[in-house]
Amino acid sequence: MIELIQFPWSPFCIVQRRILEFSGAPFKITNIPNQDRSLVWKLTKQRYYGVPIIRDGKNVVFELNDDSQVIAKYLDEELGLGLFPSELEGVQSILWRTIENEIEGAAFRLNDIYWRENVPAAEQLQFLRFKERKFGRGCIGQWYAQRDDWLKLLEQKLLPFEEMLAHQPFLLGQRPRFVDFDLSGMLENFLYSGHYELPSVHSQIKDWHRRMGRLKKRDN
Ligand SMILES: N[C@@H](CCC(=O)N[C@@H](CS)C(=O)NCC(=O)O)C(=O)O
Repeated sequence: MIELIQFPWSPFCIVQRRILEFSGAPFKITNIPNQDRSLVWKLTKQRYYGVPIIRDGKNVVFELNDDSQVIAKYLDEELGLGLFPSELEGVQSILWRTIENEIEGAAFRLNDIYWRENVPAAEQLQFLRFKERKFGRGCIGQWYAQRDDWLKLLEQKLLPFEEMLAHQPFLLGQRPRFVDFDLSGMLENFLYSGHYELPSVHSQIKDWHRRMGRLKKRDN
């Protein structure tokens, strides 16, 4: 059985979890503490410490760089999901860079500002230290003070996706592709804290997001 090694609020983990749920295949989730990547390190033979990774029998699958989609492509191939048709590879690769940089950048900051509610107490020290080493001292407090600006930015960055969905049920046509799961994962991370709703101006995205939440391969 496929095993997804993750932690629950990670946008990139949510993407793979939703793809697995969509597939209908049985799978197992192993949650690891955000600050203890020893299982990932061991399974990847000391080659990777990020999440998500998946284990499928003897295969351990993980990303090669920030823009690779090794895990999603593996699942797509193994489970026959049709998420990466070759004629859409170019446009999908442009879109997933935008989704995983611009949308993710606003989404994770807006979720992280409520970190004390979501990160287990035993992991809070390392969580804060990791963030401050990466983004600078006091970064989370700054994002909190800039909350409205980040919300406005997210709303603006979502506009092209709203426009795409005004003409078709999924971002690139009549059926879901990888970028639908990718955008959906970033937005689930944004919503994770329970402090937000999707921007009300984006009614197409709201409707698509509702559909994405219960979508199964067999329905397509
Ligand atoms: N492009 C990668 C990005 C994965 C990623 O950035 N994961 C974060 C957690 S959300 C991570 O583990 N970063 C390394 C760290 O926290 O040390 C993917 O799609 O899986």
